[in-house]
Amino acid sequence: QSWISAPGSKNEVMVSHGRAPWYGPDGKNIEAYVVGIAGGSASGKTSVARAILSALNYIPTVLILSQDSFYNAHTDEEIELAFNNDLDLDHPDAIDSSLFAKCLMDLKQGKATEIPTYSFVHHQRMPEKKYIYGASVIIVEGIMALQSPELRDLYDLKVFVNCDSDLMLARRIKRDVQERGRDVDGILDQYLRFVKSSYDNFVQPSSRYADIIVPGSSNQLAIELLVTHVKRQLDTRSLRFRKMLAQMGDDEAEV
Ligand code: UZR
Ligand code: MG
Repeated sequence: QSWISAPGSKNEVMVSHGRAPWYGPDGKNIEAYVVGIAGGSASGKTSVARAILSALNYIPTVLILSQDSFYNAHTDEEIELAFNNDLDLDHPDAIDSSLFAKCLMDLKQGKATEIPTYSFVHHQRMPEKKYIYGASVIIVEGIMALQSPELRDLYDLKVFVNCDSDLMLARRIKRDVQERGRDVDGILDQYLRFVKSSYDNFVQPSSRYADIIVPGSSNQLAIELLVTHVKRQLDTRSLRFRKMLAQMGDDEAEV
C-alpha cells in the first residue's frame, strides 16, 4: 500500500514533493506534456493559454512558452523598416524557430533553458534572458506554432483557435493601440500588407494539423475539456513516476 513513498530510497524527497521534473530510477526524466496552440493574430491564443493555466490553479510547473519571445534579432535597417511598417513580421522566417524548438526540447526533457526577451515596442530582441526549468506541462502559443515542423514534432496535443477575421481585426486594433504602442493607420496598413495574407497562406492552413479546434470566443466549455485532458495527463505522468519508484523500492527490498 505504501508503494507511493518507496521508503529509504534516495528519491524519497522527490516523492514527498511530487513536483516535476520527475526522474526515474535510470536517471532519465519523464517528459513534460506539451500543448501547441496556434491561431490568427488576436484570435485569443494567449487567453486560451492563460485560461488553462488559471484552471490548473497556477501550478508552478505549468509554463507558457510564447512565440512572442522568439522573433529574430534585427539589424538597425530592419528596425527602421519595422517602425515604418515595412518589415514582414508575419512570415514564418521572422521567427527563430530553431532556438524556439531548442528551448522547448530542453524544457520538455526536464532541463533548464534560457528564453530570449523580445520587445514589441522596440521591435528588437533585448539583452535580458529568462532562466526557467522544472516544467511538467508546457503550453506553446503563437501564430506559427503549428506551422513549424520542428515545433510540431514536440507537441503531445495540437490546438487551433478559430475566430472570425473581423473579430480578430477589431481585437488587434484595440490591443495594439493599448499594449503595443501603435496607431490605427499603421495597424491597418500592416494588416492589409502582411497580416491578412500571412493568415490565409500560413496560419489558417496549419489548422489541418490540429487535434482540436477551439472557438475564439465563448469558449469556456472547450477550455474546460482541454483542462480535464491536461490534468489527466499530469496525473498519468506522476503515477508513472511513482510506479517506477515503487519498483525500485521493491528491488532494494529484495537485495
Ligand atoms: P499575436 N509583431 C509586431 O507587431 N511587432 C514585432 O516586432 C513583432 C511582431 C506582430 C506581428 C504579428 N506582426 O502579426 C503579431 N506584425 O505580432 C503576432 N506586423 O502576435 O499572435 O500575439 O497577435
Ligand atoms: Mg498573443
